Parts: sequence; C-alpha cells; structure tokens
Amino acid sequence: MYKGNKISVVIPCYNEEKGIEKTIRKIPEVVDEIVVCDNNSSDNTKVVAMKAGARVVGEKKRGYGFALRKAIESARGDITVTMDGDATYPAEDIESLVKYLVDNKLDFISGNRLPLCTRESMHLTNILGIKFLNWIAYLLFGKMFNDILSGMWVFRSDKYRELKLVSYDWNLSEEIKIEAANKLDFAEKHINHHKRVGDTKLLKWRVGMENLIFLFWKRFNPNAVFPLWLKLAQ
Ligand SMILES: Nc1nc2c(ncn2[C@@H]2O[C@H](COP(=O)(O)OP(=O)(O)OP(=O)(O)O)[C@@H](O)[C@H]2O)c(=O)[nH]1
Ligand SMILES: [Mg+2]
Repeated sequence: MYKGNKISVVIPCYNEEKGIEKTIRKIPEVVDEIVVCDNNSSDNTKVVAMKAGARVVGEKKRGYGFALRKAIESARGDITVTMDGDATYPAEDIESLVKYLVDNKLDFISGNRLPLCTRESMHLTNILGIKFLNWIAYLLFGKMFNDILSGMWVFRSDKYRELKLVSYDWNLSEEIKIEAANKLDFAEKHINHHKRVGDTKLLKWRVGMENLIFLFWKRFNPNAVFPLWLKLAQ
C-alpha cells in the first residue's frame, strides 16, 4: 500500500518453476497482492508460485498476452505492476516506480531496460532489435519509445480499461505502450535488469519479426485483431 493505493504485482508464467520463486521472494512489503497466471504449464510452476505466496489463476490459451491480460484483469489493486516469472525484472525498483507514478500523478510508467542492462541480462542482438523497433514505432506513430518491448509496467488499474487492446500475444507489449502514450499520462523510467533464471522458451527472431509486422498492422488496422496467419511465434 502506498498513500492509500493497493498495489498488485501480476506475473504471466509458462513453465517457470525455476524462476518464479526467486521472482516472488524479491517482491517488497509495499505490495499487497501477487497474482500469477499459469499459462497451462506442464511443470510445477503453479505449486511453486502458491507456496511462495502468490494467488494463482489459470489461462488455458497459450500466449504471453492471454496470460498477462488474465492476470491484469484478476488483480484487485488500485495500481498494477507487471513482471515476468524469470526474475529478470527488478522487484527492488517496484517501490520507487509506484512512488513516482503516484507523486507525479501519472497513469502509466513503462520500465526502460536499456540504460542499465548488462551483458548477462540482455544480448546485443536484443538491444539492436529493440532500438530498431523503437524507430519503426516512431516513424509509424510519432512517439519515440526507449524500450518498446519492456514487460515491466506500473499503471493505474482503472486506466487499463480505457485502452483499446487487440493483442493476445507478444505484441501486447508494444500495443499497450502505444495506446498508453496516446491516451494516458505516460512516462518511461530506467529500471535494473537481471539475468534470466531458467531456460528461454521463445524463438526470438520469430518474435522480433512478428513484433515488426504488428507495428504496421496496428498503424493501418488499429481496431482489428492481429490475424492468425501473421502469427510467427508462440
Ligand atoms: N515463452 C512463453 N512465455 C509465456 C507464455 N505465456 C506466458 N509466458 C510468460 O511470459 C513471460 C515472458 O516470457 P519470456 O519467455 O521470459 O520472454 P522474454 O523475456 O522476451 O525472453 P527470455 O527471458 O529471453 O526468455 C514469462 O514469465 C513467461 O513464463 C507463452 O506462451 N510462451
Ligand atoms: Mg524473460
């Protein structure tokens, strides 16, 4: 709780039994509720998350966006914080981000990983890919983001309902920032970034290509659901 605002941390998880405990253990006292959305994991993610103190909700449809949207919509806090279940995003920054949001009367903060990431936490190809997508987003939408793919956001839960989101996949990360920057009081803030716990499951070139195609889709079909035939990655 901060100045009367209840705080929820929400975490989408697909097979994160190795990282979810560390992720949850690092979350500070100021947080009132931790919601993990188990995306039909075949490992022990659900039990590990419950034992570590999270409320677990389930989402059978596979995809980062499906799982994250279910977690966000299940949260009860006035302020929602999103993270991954692999201990990459900095629990130690939650309190200062929430304070910045409340004290500056903002609606949405997106964490920018690039200034503080390390060689261990982020590969050079990812950094170059993010910078490229930042520029494409600028050309298409006229907004310059510093980290269009960051998955750590801190926002007023009621403002989420004002966003027109059509993504249920990796593209949610780009879409929510474009929507928030257009419709809400939006800012980016530097965050720490840590090495992943557990193995990656995504095919990053496919995800990157789909992220690129999505930006064009969103620009020219802002209200249409991203079609399945353009989907390249799970
Ligand atoms: N890969 C994958 N992750 C999912 C899915 N559903 C939920 N997630 C969770 O979404 C979060 C982000 O996924 P990550 O695989 O960490 O994606 P990333 O951070 O871009 O890449 P790496 O950390 O390098 O693997 C993690 O907590 C995942 O467990 C899914 O269908 N596929
Ligand atoms: Mg990750």
